[in-house]
Amino acid sequence: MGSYYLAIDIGASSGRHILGWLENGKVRIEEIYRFENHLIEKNQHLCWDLDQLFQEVLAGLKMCKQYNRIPQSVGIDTWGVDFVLLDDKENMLGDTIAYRDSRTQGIDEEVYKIISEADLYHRNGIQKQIFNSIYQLYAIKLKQPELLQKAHSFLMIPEYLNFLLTGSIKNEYTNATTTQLVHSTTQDWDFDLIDKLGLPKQIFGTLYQPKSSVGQFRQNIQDEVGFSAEVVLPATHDTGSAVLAAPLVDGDSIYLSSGTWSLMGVERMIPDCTEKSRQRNFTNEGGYHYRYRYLKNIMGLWMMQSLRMEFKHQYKFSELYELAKIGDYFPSYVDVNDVSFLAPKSMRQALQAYCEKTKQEKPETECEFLSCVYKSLAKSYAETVREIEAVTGKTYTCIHIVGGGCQDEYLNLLTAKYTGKDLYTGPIEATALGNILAQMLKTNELKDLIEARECIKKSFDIKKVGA
Ligand code: ADP
Ligand code: LRH
Repeated sequence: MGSYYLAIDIGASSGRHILGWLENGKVRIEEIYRFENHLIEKNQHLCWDLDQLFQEVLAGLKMCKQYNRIPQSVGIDTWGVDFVLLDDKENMLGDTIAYRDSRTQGIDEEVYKIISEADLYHRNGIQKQIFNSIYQLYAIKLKQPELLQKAHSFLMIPEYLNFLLTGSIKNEYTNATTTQLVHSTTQDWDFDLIDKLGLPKQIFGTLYQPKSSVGQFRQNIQDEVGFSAEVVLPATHDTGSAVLAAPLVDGDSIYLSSGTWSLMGVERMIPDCTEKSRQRNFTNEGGYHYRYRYLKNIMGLWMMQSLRMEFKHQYKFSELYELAKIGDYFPSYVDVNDVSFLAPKSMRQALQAYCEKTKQEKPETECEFLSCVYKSLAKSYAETVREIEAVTGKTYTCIHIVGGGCQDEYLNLLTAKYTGKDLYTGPIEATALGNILAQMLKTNELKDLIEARECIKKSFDIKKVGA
């Protein structure tokens, strides 16, 4: 049996500590700890509760000690784009405002006064999302310039948690690409762009690749959790880790990383920063070993999470499928990527308003809300598949769905129906697995990415939908 490696994978809706090891050539995993994550309101902004998240990180590490499963290394990944600024005394500046907050409204236009939207895309190939770190940083520059004046370092969320564990600050490449400030050709910070925007260059540190070491736990952390381990960088952007572990063994598959967001695309060796690609709003996120994830962000299961919260009754997943099936007669579709669904006060009201605006029948019942969102998501997946095929000039035979959302049986059936492709689901914990694989690649327990993906394929039950 190989060493234990620990992935701490924190998504927008939940986090988990997953321990992984190699046994008879297969990856084995064990869930050690799981916790909730959600947005909080602070000073009129939507924020992340990072203090609470760090307490959860520690709580999971203590469980490793309690179960006597001491990992040789630990990797942290989280959602992309969000960050913290530290001053020269390593204190946090301001609140950790989350990407769904409205502070970036209109900031895109301010940025385009300095660099056009097209030029921006040609430099980095990153899909326009109003919440990308570039717009968040520019919002700070315009609204709270004193924070940037005092800033000494820029840390994405996993880097900040790593800093709390080790005292060491290291920026990581894959997550940095989600800022829209990394040049796609140099694969380094685009200091020319950073300069143009009047952002302080010195806060952006050297970019390290996955597999780099961050350091050992600080003494006070060792004392608190009862052991020491090396903190290692995985692809700290969760989507980067998820796609690393997606069982894509040939070039004929599309992946769909399905969680709070649905990230659908293909892996490519060369980024496509052309105008054609920009107009279709595809992104080229940096991946493990300088591969690119050519994909689209689709609003995803956030819409379901929001509906579930608003329903008075706490339905089981199987009941939600039944309700949606009953609502199948409901005729209206929404564009799931419409900005009104990003952070509405009420998802039900946002759906009704969208249908009203587009002169369609308004959903009224739980069956109708669910059916509308399920079918609109599946339709959006089908459109994305068609666009991927149009841009790449290639026909793909199947879709691999990974992440928590691959357990949604009804969505899987609809996705198969709307896309007409063969669908394979699993692993559910692909993100944590990708994180663990990077750690195994660091110690050479696994030779390379091809061997790592083969290993995932033989270790987990990858199911064909409808088979
Ligand atoms: P994230 O990492 O973005 O927080 P996850 O990958 O953990 O998201 O996926 C969470 C989503 O997966 C949930 O919001 C829910 O829609 C879906 N999900 C989780 N468990 C199940 C299940 N048993 N059946 C159907 N869907 C599920
Ligand atoms: C998925 C994800 C996605 C980003 C979004 C902010 O969790 O990292 O890749 O675009 O969160």
